[in-house]
Amino acid sequence: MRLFLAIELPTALLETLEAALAMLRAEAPELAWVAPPKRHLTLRFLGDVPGVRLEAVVAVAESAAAKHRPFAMEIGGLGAFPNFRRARVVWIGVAQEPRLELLHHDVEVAADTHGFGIEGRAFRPHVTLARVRTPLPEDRMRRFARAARKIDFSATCAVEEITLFESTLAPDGARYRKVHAATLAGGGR
Ligand code: 2AM
Repeated sequence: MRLFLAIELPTALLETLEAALAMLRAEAPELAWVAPPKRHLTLRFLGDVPGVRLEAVVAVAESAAAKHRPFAMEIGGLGAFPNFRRARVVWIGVAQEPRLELLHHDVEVAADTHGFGIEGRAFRPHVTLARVRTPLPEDRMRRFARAARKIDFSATCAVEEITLFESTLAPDGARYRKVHAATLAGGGR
């Protein structure tokens, strides 16, 4: 099973975000835009995990979630990986939030404890909006970056659970199925 742990975003937020992106989408309709219901903040991508290890992944989510109580995070600010000029992924960011950093840290520790290892790369919390399969010509990319920087969207959202998703790859893009939700149960932190 191809699995990942993520934070889901509320439907209302996804809808207002989509409306705010209309002009930007029109600038580059040929990008692989992620459908709003498929947008989320990935905490940890686990990749292919044998079915028998599913319970261990659930335990990772549960043990990290148990250490935290719900908190708020702020979504806003468009960017690209590695940058707009060579963009592969266009995203909306998350304002620096110590509780999110700690939650991610605890997911990493739990993943290690359960034998999945530590991912070891910097956590750059983001919500992928579009993937760039074929680079745009330079002038169009410059225009796109300018339009992206003008998007005025920010929203606060409550983080109340860690969701375990199964991703199934298909020719028309990955499908995500919610496998488990671990509630931030209000533990020690
Ligand atoms: P992304 O949001 O930055 O694209 C499901 O594929 C989720 O896992 C995506 O949201 C994706 O992050 C994330 N992910 C992280 N590493 C990945 C990888 N090596 N392959 C596919 N998805 C990955």
